Amino acid sequence: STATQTKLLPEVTAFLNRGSLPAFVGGQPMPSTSGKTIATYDPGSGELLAEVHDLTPEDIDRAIDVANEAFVKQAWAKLPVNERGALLHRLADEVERRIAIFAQLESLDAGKIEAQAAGDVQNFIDTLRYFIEMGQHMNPRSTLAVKGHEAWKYRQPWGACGFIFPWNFPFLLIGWGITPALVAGNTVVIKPAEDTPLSALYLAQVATEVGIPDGVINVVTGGGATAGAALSASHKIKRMSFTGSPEVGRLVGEACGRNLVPVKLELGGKGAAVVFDDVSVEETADKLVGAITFHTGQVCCDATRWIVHEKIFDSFVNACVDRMKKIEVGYQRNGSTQMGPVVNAKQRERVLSYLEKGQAEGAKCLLEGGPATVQGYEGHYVKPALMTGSLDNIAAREEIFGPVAYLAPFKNEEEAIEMVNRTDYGLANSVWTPDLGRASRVAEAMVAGNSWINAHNVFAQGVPYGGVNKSGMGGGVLSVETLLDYYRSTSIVRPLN
Ligand code: TXE
Repeated sequence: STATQTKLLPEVTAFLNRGSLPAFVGGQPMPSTSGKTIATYDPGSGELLAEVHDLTPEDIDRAIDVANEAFVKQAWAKLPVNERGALLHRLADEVERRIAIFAQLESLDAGKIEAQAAGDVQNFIDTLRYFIEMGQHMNPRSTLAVKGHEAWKYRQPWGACGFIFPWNFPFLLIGWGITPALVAGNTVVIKPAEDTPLSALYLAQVATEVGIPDGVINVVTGGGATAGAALSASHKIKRMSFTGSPEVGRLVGEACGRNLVPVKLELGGKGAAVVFDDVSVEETADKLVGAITFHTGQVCCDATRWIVHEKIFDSFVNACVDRMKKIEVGYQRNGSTQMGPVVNAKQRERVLSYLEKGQAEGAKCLLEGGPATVQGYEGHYVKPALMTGSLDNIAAREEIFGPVAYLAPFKNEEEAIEMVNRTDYGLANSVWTPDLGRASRVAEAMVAGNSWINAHNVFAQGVPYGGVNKSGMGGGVLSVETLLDYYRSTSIVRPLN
């Protein structure tokens, strides 16, 4: 019932009641020259939230000019690192003060359960503070030893950096992406996904209010094939970062390659969980069902293939089915909801189509899944599903991005490792067993950027994140490696005489 919902904050209502929301560039609203807008809806109710401006490629070009201009004037890059840090701390503090506003905007826009949206905002704040602190110790200039010469190297930011983000973790991913770039002294141009532009636009406004110089944080909105493509194909961008589907990642990579712009790609996944026969079936089922239903399975590092020892396969399936049947699917802002909607009608169709295509290729449903209805809400709801069959099945090979797990039994360790690695993706896997020797052996043999033992989806600042193979390139997210990416290094040598 609506009674269990938090009241929408006046700031949220005011933000949404402005008619249309222009982009935010150079410290001010930037309307689209075409006059076109894109509607963003609440995925759980189908209600219109706002119209955002659909920028043209020319508009994007101007936004990049503004970001480069802000950089060339060096207002930002030239600040001593502690002063830049102090300004960014003000941003972190202000986002923290407005955490409930950001959380409501994000919950409405992305269909996220509000407490989870608040967790994402907190993660943004923590990540920003982590990189501010690390930035203080980056030692921009250091002496080198060259006989008879004075020599040194120094680190400098690149300039305007482009960022294209997806809709599943709109605000958290902005934090993971832009905060190291800003700390290093770069300016940024952010393009959020069409479905989830609100938290980015609100952030740009807050940044201006706390005194981040104009042109440092710019947010451009618009279609992927127009605004997104224009951003990634611009030769004026000094570095590019893309998070989203492998299909679009390839296009972005190609465009950057043509311009010789360094690019970081964070793409999809088809992670596995290997469950040995010595686990507690109940506990492991709890954790894996929790992971695949978290944010309705729209999580790129999820375990979507569950490779379970044949001895416990049936009891494990039963334990999972029991738990999944009890999950309350509902509107994301209702207090009792355990699983909200998927982001839009297209994504719902995608999830449902994999249930069909998988069965057409011979997979069986252990739990049917399918469309879900939530009384009083015209949202995009699906039920959790479990499938089983050959790992060559389309539902076991391709990223579904919904609450669907694909199970397959294994006999021994070797076979399990082979099954895990039978994919082009390489984002994240987990292994479940109390035998820690075996766990480490298997974890190291799994090809991925991240592996967990008796856990899945555990993140922390300082633990590098990112995929290999079809899951991306660049990696090192959330760690010193990504901060270093946002500096270019130059060495200087001169004879002593
Ligand atoms: O992603 P897109 P979509 C996967 C997931 C999902 C599928 C489709 O399987 O079902 O992708 O989602 C911008 N040039 N992931 O279509 O299209 C677009 O505007 C430049 C996994 O929404 O990749 C948006 O901002 N940019 C993923 C961003 O790219 C373009 C998270 C992502 O959209 C563009 C999201 C173009 N030609 C989806 N076309 C993960 N691994 O986290 C679109 N965009």
